[in-house]
Amino acid sequence: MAQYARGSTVAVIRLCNPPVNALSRAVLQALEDGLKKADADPSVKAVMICGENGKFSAGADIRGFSSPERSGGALGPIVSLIESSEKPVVAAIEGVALGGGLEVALGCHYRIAHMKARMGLPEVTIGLLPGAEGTQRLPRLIGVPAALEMITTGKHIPATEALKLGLVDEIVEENTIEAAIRLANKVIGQPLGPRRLSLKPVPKLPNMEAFLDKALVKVKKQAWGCLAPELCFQAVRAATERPFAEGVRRERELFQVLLSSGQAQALQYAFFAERAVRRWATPSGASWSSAAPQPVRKAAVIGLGTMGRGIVTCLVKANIPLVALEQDLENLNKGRKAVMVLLEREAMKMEGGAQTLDFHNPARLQFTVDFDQLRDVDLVIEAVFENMALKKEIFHKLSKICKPGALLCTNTSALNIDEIASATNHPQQVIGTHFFSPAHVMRLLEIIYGRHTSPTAIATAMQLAKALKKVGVVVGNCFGFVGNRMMFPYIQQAVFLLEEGSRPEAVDQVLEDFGFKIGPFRMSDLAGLDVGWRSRKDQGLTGPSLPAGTPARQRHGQRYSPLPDLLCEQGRFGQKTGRGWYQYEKAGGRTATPDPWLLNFLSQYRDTHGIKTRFIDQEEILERCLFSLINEGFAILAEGIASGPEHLDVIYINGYGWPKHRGGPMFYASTVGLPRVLAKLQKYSEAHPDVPGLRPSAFLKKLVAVGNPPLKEWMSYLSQQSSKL
Ligand code: 3H9
Repeated sequence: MAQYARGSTVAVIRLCNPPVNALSRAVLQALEDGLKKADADPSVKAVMICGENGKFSAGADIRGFSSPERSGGALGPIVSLIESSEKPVVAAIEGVALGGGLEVALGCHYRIAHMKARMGLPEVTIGLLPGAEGTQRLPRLIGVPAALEMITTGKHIPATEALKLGLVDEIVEENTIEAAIRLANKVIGQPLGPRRLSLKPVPKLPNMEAFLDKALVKVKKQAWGCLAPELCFQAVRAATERPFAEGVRRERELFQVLLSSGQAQALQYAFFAERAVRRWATPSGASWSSAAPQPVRKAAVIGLGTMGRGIVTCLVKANIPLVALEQDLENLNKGRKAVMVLLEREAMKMEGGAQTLDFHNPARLQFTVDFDQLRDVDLVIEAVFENMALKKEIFHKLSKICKPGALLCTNTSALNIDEIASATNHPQQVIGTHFFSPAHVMRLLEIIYGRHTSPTAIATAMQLAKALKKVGVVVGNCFGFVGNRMMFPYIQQAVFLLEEGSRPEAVDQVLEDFGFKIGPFRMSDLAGLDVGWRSRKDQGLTGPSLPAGTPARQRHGQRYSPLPDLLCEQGRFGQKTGRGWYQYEKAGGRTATPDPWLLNFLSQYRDTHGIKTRFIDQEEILERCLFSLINEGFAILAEGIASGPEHLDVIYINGYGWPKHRGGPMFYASTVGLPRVLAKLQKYSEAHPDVPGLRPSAFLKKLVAVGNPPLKEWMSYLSQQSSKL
């Protein structure tokens, strides 16, 4: 709703729709009524629009876009109504003015903001464009380059920057509402024509055409298959070419195109999924609603390898005092240097620089080889080598040294949390925190609870994720947890496809065209092929512990491809050695080119094993890789490892480069249709009966049998039917 109140001369319209004053139909109606009332009242000389609870507005109600009675449509005319008012209208911006919220402010004749306020047109991030005339007004106010940047990236800008750009007239440090009323009183009677943005020309650039052409190339490059950025660009271009009213018409057309595109639905699903995973729950009944986090006043990181360095960097950035520990002085010094380089780089990106991060202060960041320094920490993140014996030894030590309430986190991508916890006296304090590399960049934090992990420990780890500005997703304990467990069949299919006749670049191309930043082979080369090799040796799948006489392409009666092992035996570990599935310009190089050696090697391999090469089309590549990954997702849901498909999707979008505009693997499966996914898996499984990853999961079959229900209902079928699965 919007509340209307009248002071002596200034009418106040307050947008109220907690928590973010989204512009629902009711709010828009009340806003319109308020404007009309103010217009009709001769004692009102000016109007001030603000938001309830220190927030202007986060824009149109995103939930409304999926309902038949869409809330957004009425917004444009209301913005015009504000602008055409004969009484000056002032926007008092506190907290956020985003999307439609900022468009309302752009309709106002004056804008005044609190200095902590943020503004932006983030519609592009949910697959839309500013559809309430924002693409036409903003370039008129701040010029085409700045408007294009804001609209095509969706980034939020602080009030200080908004002032520099001319987006707001004034910023204040204290009471924005009072300041806005003062301003409103001051401007009573002044001509409004020059303040109406729709009447202003778009500021000219000497080389507008050339500028726009160059900008389009950049927008397309960054869009990575996503439609919205390019359509945002087209709407702004229309502002440069057409009069205001025609530009608005074009904006509306483009908005409708996006609104009905599957991408907008996928991106809006992803927006809500990211928020839904904060409300975690475990099968034993622990949940976010009843568990409270414990404070983390001081933390420690053990191990300063690649992961440890990134983790230290994000803890320092989150302003958490920290002890960083290595096993010996040589590794400590090496790690310290690397951490300092990372922190210097991060500081350069931040306003205030190194002083803001304060990492030269030993009270904030201390380096040591002495475990005794960990006595008073509230939380430890162990990030040593992926080796069970080593991890257990460390946790045993921690259990003796750390205070009893300290949270003991292990950064592992697959190892059993319960086994690690068994080395301590406080298994309830042990939890998995799976960071993704580079840990100071990647947003995902997989949080893995073990059998004994306490709800407080889970809540504290989730709180930590928030402090680190990461998306924490709570999952159960199984080999590979959620992300890597779903990745195994995907990579396995990619390698099987090579055996059967494909090439790394062909497989990668298909998945990159789908929207992944890099395909499975480029990704394996980047991560290092030796990582998986070591794990397979530990599992006895290859290496000296493999029993003599084991068939080369079979393990435990299932199909196995030794190709990755054979590459590692040749010292081809990927980018780091300059050779892997591709060749690189040098060790550590990043430009992958197809390697004739590999083609030759593959052809010899096929001859050795009597494999007949066949042509594999793009559809088969895509389906075998993606549907096997999705199939594993259904098995994970059925086992209760994750509490909903949103969890899997958030993990894939934030940790595995899944294209966000496709909403995550489980959302994608729902758009393809579960009957089709099932039919394809059945077909491929019949052709490859020795590949369990292609055998359709019982839960997927169940969902198809009950009539392909919408994604948000999937879990209800699981709880009703789990005993029969
Ligand atoms: C638009 O405006 C289109 C127009 O151009 C044209 C139309 C014709 N609607 O994120 P949080 C909910 S498109 C509905 O946890 P924070 C959110 O789901 C819109 N709900 O808090 C959550 O609910 P719950 C363009 C919304 O402090 C709760 O509010 N605007 C909306 O971390 C708290 O949110 C955007 O894209 C909404 N617009 O961040 C802005 N916004 O508690 C999207 C939030 O049930 N919003 N909710 O989980 C944001 O970026 C962040 O939510 C914000 C607050 C920065 C505002």
